Amino acid sequence: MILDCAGKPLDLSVPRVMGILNVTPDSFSDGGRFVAPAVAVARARQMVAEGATVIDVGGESTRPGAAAVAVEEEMARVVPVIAALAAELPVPISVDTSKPEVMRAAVAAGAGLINDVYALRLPGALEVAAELGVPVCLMHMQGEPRSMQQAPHYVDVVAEVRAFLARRVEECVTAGIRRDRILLDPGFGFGKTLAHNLSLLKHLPALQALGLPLLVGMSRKSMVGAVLEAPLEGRLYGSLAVAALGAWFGAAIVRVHDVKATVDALRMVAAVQAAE
Ligand code: 8Y7
Repeated sequence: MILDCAGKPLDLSVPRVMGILNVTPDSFSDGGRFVAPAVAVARARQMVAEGATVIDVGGESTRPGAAAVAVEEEMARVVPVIAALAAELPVPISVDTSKPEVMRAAVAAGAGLINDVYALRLPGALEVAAELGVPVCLMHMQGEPRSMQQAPHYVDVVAEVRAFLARRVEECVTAGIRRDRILLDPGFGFGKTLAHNLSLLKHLPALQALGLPLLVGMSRKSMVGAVLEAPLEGRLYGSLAVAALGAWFGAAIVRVHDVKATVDALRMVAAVQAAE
């Protein structure tokens, strides 16, 4: 299956790596208000050289407890970077945003995929995404980033995430988004306990049964930190294990920080998948 991302093809016939490019000031060490586009472009170029086939550009931190960012601020962070990347790189550029104004400006600058942790639930997002016509990734989240980790609760996490995503797909299709332009994501860490996250990974095939490509993001997340009792910088090998499991259980795209290592892991998964 090949996804058309604003003219750039994303071939999903084997599991692919999406490289994370945060352009939030707190994610870079210089402490400035903006990340220099040249620095961001260099990092993206490196990720593509390491085998990333899509770059996800985000200007608002969605980590638990993170503060909201104004539209103008988010736009000023991501648009120049997306414009530079889209002009230079052969791979599609994804915009990680929930705000319709940012979606519009990002796609005008060359973004070919919308990655929305709110699954187009903010006012105006569904309509704008339908109008823009680029593929969208719909992610499940219980609650909102500020408070989602306070008391996540489900009776049956797999069934509830699956039902949410199935309903969201129908709402998107009704709004005019083509079904073949929708990706789904269980939203690891977004309003989920460790047990919820592990169940969702184990039962990923139940989400794959919805028939749309899956995207998963577990890179360096607390589910890895909790199992391994490891700080952020000690989560690489655990992240590779869950990336490989995610791909084996059906994920088409794995969203990660550590591109080269994950590309190798997924190439091994693809080799096993292709075996007799
Ligand atoms: C995810 C994501 C983040 C994820 C998708 C982090 C923006 C937190 N996580 N998007 N974004 N899926 N689709 O630790 O799991 O990377 S931000």
